[in-house]
Amino acid sequence: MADATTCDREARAILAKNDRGGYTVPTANLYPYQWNWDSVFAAIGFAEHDMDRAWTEIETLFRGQWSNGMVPHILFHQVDPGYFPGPDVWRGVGPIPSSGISQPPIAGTFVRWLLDRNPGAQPRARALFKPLMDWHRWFMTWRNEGGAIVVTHPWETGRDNCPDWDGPFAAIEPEGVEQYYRRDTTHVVEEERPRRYDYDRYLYLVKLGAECGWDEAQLKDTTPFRVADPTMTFTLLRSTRDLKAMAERFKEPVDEIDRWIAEMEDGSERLWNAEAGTYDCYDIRAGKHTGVVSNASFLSWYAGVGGDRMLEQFDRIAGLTKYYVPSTDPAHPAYEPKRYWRGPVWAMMNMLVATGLGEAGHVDRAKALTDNTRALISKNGFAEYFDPTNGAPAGGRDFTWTAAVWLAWAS
Ligand code: 9WN
Repeated sequence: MADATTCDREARAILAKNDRGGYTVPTANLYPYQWNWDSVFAAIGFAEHDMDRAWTEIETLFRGQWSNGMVPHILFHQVDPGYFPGPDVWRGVGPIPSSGISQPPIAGTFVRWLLDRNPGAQPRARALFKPLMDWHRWFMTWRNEGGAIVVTHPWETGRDNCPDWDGPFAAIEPEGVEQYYRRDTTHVVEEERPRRYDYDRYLYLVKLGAECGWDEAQLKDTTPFRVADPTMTFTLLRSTRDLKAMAERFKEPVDEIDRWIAEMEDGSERLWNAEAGTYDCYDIRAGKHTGVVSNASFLSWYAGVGGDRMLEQFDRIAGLTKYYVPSTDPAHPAYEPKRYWRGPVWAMMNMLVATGLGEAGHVDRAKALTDNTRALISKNGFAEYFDPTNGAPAGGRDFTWTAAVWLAWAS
């Protein structure tokens, strides 16, 4: 196990190594572009030693914002054949070549977080306020199903192949997807990545979006994949609360923000699966819950909803594996401890869960989760994700968000 000072040094070195000048890649080779929520985590890592660079990371992300307010999940600043699908497949319509979908909107929360630590940068936070409002308005206009926030692609949630998508995917026949060559499995062993079955459907959904020029009105009516998701709903609700705090500070109106908060508080109820006793996804097309307890289920505290509804599930799951929170409940038949979002532990999700737990007064649980994750990292390195049973590192290495949350916890 490496000591904390060595880990701090290594984490800073990873951020420096993944810095491409104004933005950070999640890890070299596997993900050679700027990803949305990865960048926000990168920013809080940089904040530990370089506030100016932290702000720049988020400012660069917003340079890719579309005219309809959407902030893409990938910005292709410089074409790199090491990643598939690239800009030619996505055919995004923004100012920088990009994907056509978004990602969990954590930026509002962490812009406020940066501002609290660096009040002198108020003009930079203020300049980001309107773009943030425009992005949130895009979600509330196009992705709002009774206050629950929906996605049109699993990649949008950041939880690409979690078992929540198994039901919606079974209803999709990926017709007309041209032959393609994955690059991810040239960088990472197949057992730790999504299956071909999933990739066929990912590409089918990209094709549908690209063919209509990412017209949200059209997609709303036609896409077979429209699923309300806890990652999106809870991170957007939380970020909206943080936008409100910033609006008050900047003396901006809050009426619209208040309406969004009320709508999403109601919408969160649509994600409550009383039968399974958990927050999960709700498949709008099929009209049913997905029935999976995932690490996203435990973001309810972070969103400030549900009181302690998830506490029993949390304590049960925390006791099942050496390292937690696994991305899928180990008691679920689809659990696979090494395969990406079907089991492994993700440090940055743990940071969000621990933040919520601490704010809700569960300080001991928040500390235990943070300590468990820090032990996992110091023993196994800054991997993309980890096997919950033994901590074995998996996916990409020298990973930006793992290094970033390490530093954010240290600062
Ligand atoms: C597709 C960059 C991203 C993360 C996601 C994670 C993974 C991409 C992929 O990597 O997704 O967006 O190609 O597998 O699932 O959460 O933002 O780290």
